[in-house]
Amino acid sequence: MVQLTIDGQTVEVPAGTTVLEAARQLGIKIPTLCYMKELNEIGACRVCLVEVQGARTLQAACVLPVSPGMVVNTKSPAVREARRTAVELIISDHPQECLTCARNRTCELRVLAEEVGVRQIPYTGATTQLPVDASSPSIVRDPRKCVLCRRCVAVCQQVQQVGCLQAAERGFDTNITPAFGDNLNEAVCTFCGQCVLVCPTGALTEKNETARVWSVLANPEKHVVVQVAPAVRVSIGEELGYEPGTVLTGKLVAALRRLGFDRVFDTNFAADLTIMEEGHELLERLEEGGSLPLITSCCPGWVKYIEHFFPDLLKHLSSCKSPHQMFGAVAKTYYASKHGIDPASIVVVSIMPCTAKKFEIQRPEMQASSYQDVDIVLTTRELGAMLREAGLDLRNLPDEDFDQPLGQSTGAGVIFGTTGGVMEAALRTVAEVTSGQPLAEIEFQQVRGFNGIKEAEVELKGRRLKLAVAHGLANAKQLLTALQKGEAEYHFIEIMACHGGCIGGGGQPIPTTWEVRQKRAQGIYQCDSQARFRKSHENPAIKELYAEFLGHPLSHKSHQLLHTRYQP
Ligand code: HC1
Ligand code: SF4
Repeated sequence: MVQLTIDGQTVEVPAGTTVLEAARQLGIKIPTLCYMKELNEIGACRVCLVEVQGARTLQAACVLPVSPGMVVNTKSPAVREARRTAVELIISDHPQECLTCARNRTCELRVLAEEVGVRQIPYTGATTQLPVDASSPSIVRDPRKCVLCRRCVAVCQQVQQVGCLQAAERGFDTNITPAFGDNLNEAVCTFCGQCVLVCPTGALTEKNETARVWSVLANPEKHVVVQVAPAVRVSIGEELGYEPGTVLTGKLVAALRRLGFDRVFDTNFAADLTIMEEGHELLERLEEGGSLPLITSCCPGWVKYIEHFFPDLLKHLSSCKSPHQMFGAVAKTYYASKHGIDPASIVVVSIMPCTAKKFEIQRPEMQASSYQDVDIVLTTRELGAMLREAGLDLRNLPDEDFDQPLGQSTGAGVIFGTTGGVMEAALRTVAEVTSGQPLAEIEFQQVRGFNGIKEAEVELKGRRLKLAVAHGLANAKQLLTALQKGEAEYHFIEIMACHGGCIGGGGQPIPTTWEVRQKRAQGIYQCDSQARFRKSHENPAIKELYAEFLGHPLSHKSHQLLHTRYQP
């Protein structure tokens, strides 16, 4: 252990601890901008400067290891002035667009300026004039608002191991960009949006579609239906001042109705449908010798990743479309004809915790209904903005139920929203359908929790099935590399691009930390434990859909509407 003094207080910490972390243990908050614990400790922004007795210059606390007897001052006049100057210099090259910026409420630079006492901007000089990159359907990059903290680079390279973003040029011309100056749409970006979650400013944001939604809501010719992803019900509250993980399903339904949607439906219904199709696909591959392992395909960031980086493994992907795509196809066929609505007038809006879903709906194969199956995707953050604009405070709203029939779902559907949930939901159905017996225990604890790669084994029809779950693309890469080398053998794998699964998606409220993810996951499991039905095959509306329309899982019609093919 190392003993040192910070602002007159003595503290003992393990060797290798940084001064920043040691100070935090004493409850002393040294301001930071570029710092992300263990991911981006580079001392680039110079905001965390401190004075160390005997040192000739001020030091960046985030990269300064403690040493025995060190005496640190975190708020001397020299420190406060240097910090303020560092922030003033960053702001001098930053567009003064706070009033209209998408990150107006959550910008870390704006908060930091206040914290370090910036009251004027004494420096004016050249400002970056690089163009905004709005090429992708998911993410907008505005280099003018980039503060070169490199947090996005760290997440993309280390957490996702995609390596799409990097620093280019030097000095004043330094900028963060995909390789060769490509735009995001040309690059290997998966549109997972994890870079958006860690950007401290408005340099990375989702492509905003709220104006299109307001416009269709005001059009009486349109029948506008909305579906809500599993993970949104436990995170939308954060946009409106609730604690992370608060379950707000009923109030969210009421709010969406008041926004003017003609029908409020649930993606969980379609998650149950996915389980029926994917569960039977697994059984078919096991019995008829198809490609194993079967790998889940409901996460569009993950699907784009495997297409870019492991095309030889595409045969393992389930042919099932993601639940919200299945929903769109069912809404514009089954629902339209059952209710005598012209599918051409139906607009399907998905509220998703995800930026990649904006890309997914535009894929050419997502038009099984003869129309684009899902028309618009809004992230949780964009919905939050619409609710604030409409003055809808969930606290004043009653709990209401989803519309039927596409609003009925089970606990198996809701757990899709957190890592391991698709696997657990599939096991609940597959195990019961094959044995014909009710399951004694429906909670599969081995696939729950936030370990990067989780493994489990289950007995199915006298056969031992090996399962794996990965979340975060670096973990997915590890699993796929082992598969490629023949070092791992599984029957069924679930992969989600984001840490924690959809609850940690790139469209979720900011901040999305590990702690916040945990709370949202707890909210998801709370929804499951309180659900009337907890297995997808018990969903009465799903039974009705098969009886009235699809026939049976993997039927010709199911294949037409709910399944897809992948081309390397
Ligand atoms: Fe997800 Fe899914 S769980 S992908 O994480 O399969 O986005 O929440 O809606 O489609 O159901 C996201 C979440 C979501 C789909 C489902
Ligand atoms: Fe990297 Fe994901 Fe951001 Fe694309 S969206 S740049 S893959 S972190």
